[in-house]
Amino acid sequence: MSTVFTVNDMTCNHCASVITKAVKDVDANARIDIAVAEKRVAIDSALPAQEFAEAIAEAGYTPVAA
Ligand SMILES: [Cu+2]
Repeated sequence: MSTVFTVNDMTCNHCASVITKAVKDVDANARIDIAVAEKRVAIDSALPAQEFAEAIAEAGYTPVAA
């Protein structure tokens, strides 16, 4: 299942790496594709989108379903 979030407070590569770690902590096998300039986080995983939304929020960012 593919999930795409817009994360407007993801502003640099540091943010991207924090978000990547949060996603990998939920599902180490998730495929993640981040475009910082477009504020886009795409996740491919068998787990529900809500789990990733919560993990990204706990990491300090604001994911919005895109
Ligand atoms: Cu940043």
